[in-house]
Formats: sequence, structure tokens, C-alpha cells
Amino acid sequence: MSRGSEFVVVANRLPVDRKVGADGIPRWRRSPGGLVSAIAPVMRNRKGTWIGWTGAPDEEIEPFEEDGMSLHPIAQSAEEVELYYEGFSNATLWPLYHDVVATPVYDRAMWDAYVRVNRRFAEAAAEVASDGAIVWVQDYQLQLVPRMLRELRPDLRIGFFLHIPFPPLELFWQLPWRRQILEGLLGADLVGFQLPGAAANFVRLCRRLLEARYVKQDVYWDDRLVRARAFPISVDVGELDELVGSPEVQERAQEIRNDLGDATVLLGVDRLDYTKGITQRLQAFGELFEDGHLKPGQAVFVQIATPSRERVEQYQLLREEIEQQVGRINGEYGELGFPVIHYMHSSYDRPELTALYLAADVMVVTPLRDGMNLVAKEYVACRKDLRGALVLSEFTGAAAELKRGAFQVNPYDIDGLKGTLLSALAAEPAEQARRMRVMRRRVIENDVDRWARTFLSELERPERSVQARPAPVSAEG
Ligand code: GDG
Repeated sequence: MSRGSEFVVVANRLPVDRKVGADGIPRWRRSPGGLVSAIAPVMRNRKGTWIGWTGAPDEEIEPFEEDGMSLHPIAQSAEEVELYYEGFSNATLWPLYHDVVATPVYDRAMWDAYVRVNRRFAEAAAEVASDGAIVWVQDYQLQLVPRMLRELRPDLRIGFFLHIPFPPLELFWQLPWRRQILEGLLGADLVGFQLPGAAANFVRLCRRLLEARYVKQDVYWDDRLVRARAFPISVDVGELDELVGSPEVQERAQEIRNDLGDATVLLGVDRLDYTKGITQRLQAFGELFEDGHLKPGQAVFVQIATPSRERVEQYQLLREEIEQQVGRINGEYGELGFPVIHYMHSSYDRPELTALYLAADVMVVTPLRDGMNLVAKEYVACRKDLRGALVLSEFTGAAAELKRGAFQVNPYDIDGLKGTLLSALAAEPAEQARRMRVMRRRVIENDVDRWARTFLSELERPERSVQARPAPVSAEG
């Protein structure tokens, strides 16, 4: 492999999925989602390479080209998937970074695997990047890569973006490997977060844990300057616009509505994850029947729970809990032909998801903590008709941008959630339109292309030398 790429993306997963065609032959297909569509054009224009895992254990695949992108697969053994991916990434970091809504597992074998797999990604990036190339590392699974890569290739310009929240010092402090993670991130020139508060948490930690000097959101480390900034991610508005305009999607939305009778439709779309507040929203909805505010046939909840991390114990327990809860609520309040919840544990393609967004009167997004939440923004992007209402948790990154138009809730407050659901159900078309218009302006202006462009131009912005900068505040300051 030559050092030929001017632009390198390093992410846990490659931007393609393997699909078996009608002829029985497996082929790669670009994965759906905003991140891939925002980065793909940059990849094509700049001879880019994407480094990532295929999603299958114990698989050695040579680099290949797909959809105009060079893809460089990284192998992971079954044991590494268990310890690095399911373990340290999803049983340690994921709950720790989401307000410890589940208890993080601190396990030394998991940590060792995390270090090993991060090194493999860093070595691959060092191999493919051309002199002075831009390398963009994605997310919590790869926080050690920036430093490892800088040690191998000091000539590179390295950016890192964290898609999930960055916790406050008081929680991060629990992590036995807190110093290594922080130093790992400080290998980057630019560390991007969803919200300014997360960037501030990071700078505060650098100060307290490493006694690093700083000026505002710039940290001085190892004779270098590391910028911490917020870049709220968004959705591919153009792609969703096209789907909304397609007659098939419109027809399908109508069909869904017809299937659900005259009921007002509430919708939830989430990976089945304990951070998403699915049980809280279903409890609140169920109680509205118990209290007599709603009657079967009058309102129905469609909950799509996309299978996720199914081998991690906490996810298995959550699935059981939700399925029991749905059974109980339907058993108690549903009537023949009128279940009150339709629960689907499967994943759907983009057109079907768009049709569901169009069929929903109230979109219910109630995470206990979420870096951004793209589902909320997708719903808004799809509602060109200015209909529908969005119920949105205060604990999502999206709430910072959509607070004026959304019905905001604290998902821990079940009575508050019930009241907000009722307000959203009662909103008149004029109020729906007023709220939707404010939210749409925001989502359309800040789409995912703008997110990628802003991050990359900040990363490429030449910096004044450390010496020419104002004197940093000392750690004690
Ligand atoms: C992480 C952060 C941050 C869902 N079900 C199906 C499906 N989806 C799509 C949605 C949406 C995406 O998956 C989920 O994105 P979210 O942002 O809601 O949540 P996470 O998966 O937790 O994402 C989050 C995000 O990264 C980006 O930075 O916003 O805070 O946790 O696009 O539409 N897509 C398809 N079928 C499904 O069944 N095709």
C-alpha cells in the first residue's frame, strides 16, 4: 500500500454494508446515513481513503474501491469484537459518556483490547496517508488513535470528532484509564464535539487532570496547540427532500395512515438503546389511557426499535423489559382491533422510514442523554407540509437548536411527559406550522454538508505558532 491519500477517514465501521444480491452473490452497498453522504464527495475530490471494520469478525479483506472511494478494511478477531467493541466501547465508554444511565464495566482485558485495536487503526492510517495529509478520526471507539498516529506521522493534520456527549469531569474521573484517553485525544489538532458544553468539559479536564495550559478553548500540549470546538451534526436535507417528493413514499405514508384507522399517530424511531428513554415514553403514553385522557382507537404509538448491540447484556435486558412493557400496556388498555402500541423490533430502509415520518402526527424523541439525535432533525426535514409536532428531550444535543419549535420535555418527569404529550396532541395546525417553520429554518441552514465543511475548514485553517499566541493561562489559574 502506498502513501497515496491526501484525505483519510478513520471510523470503526466502513461506509459500506455487504448485501447478498438476487443472484446470491454478496456485494458492497454504501451504508445509509448522513455521515457517509457528507463525507463521500470529499473522499472523491481528494483521493480519499476510508479505514474501518467490515462488521464481520475474523475477516482479512484487501483494500478495495467502491462508489468512488478507496476502502481499507481493518480486521478484528471475534475476541477483539467482544472486548474492544462490545466491551470497552459499548459497555464502558458508552454508559460512562451518557451520564452513567447504566453502570459502566471497568475491565482490564477490555482496555488492553481497546489499545490494541486502536493501534491497528492508527498504523493503517499512517500507512495510507500522503505527506501532510488530513486525517479525520471518528468517535469514541477510536480515542487513542490521534496520539498514536501523531507519534508515527508528525507531519499529518489530525482531526477528531466525538458523536456522543463528552461527560463532565466528575464522571470522567471514574475511568481508570482517564489520562490515557485524554492524552489520546490531545494527539489531534482539532477535537470536535456536538455542543460547546462538551468542548468546555474537555478543556476543564485537560486543565485539572493534566495541568495543561489553555486560552479559552485552545489547549497547549506537547508544544502544540489543540483546538476544542463544537460542530453540531445534522442530516442530509437534499436526500430526505427527494424521498419526501417521491410518489412511492407519499403513497406508502397514506397506506400507513389508512392501516392505523382514524387514530392520531405518535412515532418513536430509535436504536434499541437504554439512553433513548423508550421505557419512559411508553410508560407516560400508557398512563394517559389509565387516566382516561386517551381511548383505544383514538391514539396509537408506533415504536420502531432497531436491533442494536445485541450481544451486550444490558441491551438484552432492555429488550426484555420493553417487550414486557408493551405486552402489559396493550393487554391492559388495547381493545380487539385497537392495540395502543405497535412495537417493531427490526430495521427499515430509508423510504419506509420517511413514509413513517410523514404519517406521524407527533414524533416522540425522549433520550435520557444523546449527543445530537438525528431522528428529531430528520422528522423536521421531512415535514415540508409544516404539519406534525416534535416532542423532544432537553437532554439531546438537538434540543439546543430546536428548542423554540419543539415541545421540550424532561423524560425523567413522567407527569411532565404526559402533559407535554397531551399538549403536542392538542396543537392546532397553525401552531404546528409556526413551530415547524422555526425548526425547519435551522435544520435546512445547518445540514450535514455544512457540518463537514465547517469541521474541515477549521481543521485546515493555518494556526499561528504557539509562540505568537497570547500567553496561556497556567493550570493553577
Ligand atoms: C450517534 C449518537 C448522534 C434508525 N433506525 C433505522 C435507521 N435509523 C437511523 C436514523 C438516524 C440514525 O439511524 C440514528 O441516529 P441518532 O442520531 O438518532 O442516534 P445514534 O445511532 O445513537 O447516533 C447521536 C449521531 O451519532 C450522529 O452524530 O446524533 O447522538 O448517539 O439517521 O434515521 N435507518 C434505517 N433503518 C432503520 O431502521 N435505514
